[in-house]
Amino acid sequence: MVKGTFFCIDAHTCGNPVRLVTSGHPHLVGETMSEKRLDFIERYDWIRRGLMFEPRGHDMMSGAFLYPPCSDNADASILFIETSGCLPMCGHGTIGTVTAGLESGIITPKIPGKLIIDVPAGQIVIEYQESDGKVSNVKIFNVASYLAHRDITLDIPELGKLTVDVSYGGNFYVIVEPQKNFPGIEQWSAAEILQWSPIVREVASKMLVCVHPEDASVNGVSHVLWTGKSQTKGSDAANAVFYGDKAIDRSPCGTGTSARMAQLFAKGELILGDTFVHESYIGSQFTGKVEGVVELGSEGKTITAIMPSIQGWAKVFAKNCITIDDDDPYAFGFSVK
Ligand code: PYC
Repeated sequence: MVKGTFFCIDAHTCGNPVRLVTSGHPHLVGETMSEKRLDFIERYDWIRRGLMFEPRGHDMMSGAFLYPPCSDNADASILFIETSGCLPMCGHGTIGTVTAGLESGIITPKIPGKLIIDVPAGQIVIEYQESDGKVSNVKIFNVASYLAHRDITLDIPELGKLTVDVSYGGNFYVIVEPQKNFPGIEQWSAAEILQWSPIVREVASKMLVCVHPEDASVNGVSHVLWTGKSQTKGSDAANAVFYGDKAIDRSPCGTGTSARMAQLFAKGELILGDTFVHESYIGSQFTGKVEGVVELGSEGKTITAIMPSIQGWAKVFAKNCITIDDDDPYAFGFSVK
């Protein structure tokens, strides 16, 4: 029996996939996208698995559903889905979703060139450029981002000690800079990143508590951001973000770039107003900026955070209609270990 039929627009943001699901949305319970995300995880995770994993998706697959706004001032809401789960926020996913949503006419802005969007991690503002029906670039004013843990030494079996930071940019990232046991991403193959990242994430998760000060449902280290020398002209830094079980982000990673800027700001390496061109593992670029500085949390226990922006582009390349039929032994996806 067909459990669901989903029309999708497939795009990529600077190389990383974004599957915008345009029909088949389940009705979600909750006032905010944070509550709706939890409802989706509890009742509809089969949709994510069916659309993201093989044979309908792949290790890097990432997507989104657009929902009506939760707040009075917003234009729309986004629920992110990917192989790793339902992220509180996804930068490349937002750029792809906004591009595909505007070009297909699914999103109608109240003010042309600007959107306010509710996401599980909070509210984001978008500025975009469009001509002849094509969106050429999208700038996200992301959620407040902060350094959560600094100079933590992890003991990684068979690799040795790694000193890392953990930073939040919409998801929590372990950030690994070049050091004795890690020479930099330019000297590691994709296979090495895929080999060590899940171990680093596991060791960090066991050692550290990462809970967002204003929304406890946003918690846990989900991503590992490895840094190194850039290869593309104009880049200030390079990174490779690991997510899910076997994915390296092909884009420079929006929440990763936000987390990295928050880390560099906290360590005095970026200041308010600085721009930061971040390069992905395939050489594509996002332009980040430290737009503001705020205090997060409640009185007496606040954390200094930055308000980052990230700018990038996406290209739409396919439209498809995907069914999930429980007659199919692989209806709900699989992943090869
Ligand atoms: O762009 O924020 C991002 C992202 C998260 C995981 C993959 N990309």
